[in-house]
Amino acid sequence: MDNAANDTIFGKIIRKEIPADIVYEDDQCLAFRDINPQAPVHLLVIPKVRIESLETATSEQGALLGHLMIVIQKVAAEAGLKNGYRVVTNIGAEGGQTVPHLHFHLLGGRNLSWPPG
Ligand code: DGP
Repeated sequence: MDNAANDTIFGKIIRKEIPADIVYEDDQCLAFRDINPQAPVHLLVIPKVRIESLETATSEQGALLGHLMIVIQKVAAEAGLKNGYRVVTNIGAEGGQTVPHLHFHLLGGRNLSWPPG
């Protein structure tokens, strides 16, 4: 992996330079608990390769993006979210993105209101 190209807080988590509560890992991605949970279950699912956001993903990365969706399904089942959950990805400043490494929030374990803030 190119460390310089992966240098966000999530890059450090991928490289195990800082700790995280990892619930799933394979060669393409990682799922871990959000440090600032907004629901009883709040996981982040991220690709190991750095993609800044969904906005900058390419069609060549379509299989990876699909894999992330299936991993979300798997970790949601393992977390016991039988009654539903929400998947969110924030993009850019107006989208509320604070870490420039693509991540999907998986939120569940309570009734989630709509619209979000
Ligand atoms: P976003 O605002 O969509 O970019 O979400 C970034 C999320 O990342 C936010 O919910 C908090 C979480 N986060 C930031 N730094 C860390 C960290 O060092 N460890 C963990 N586990 N989560 C983090």
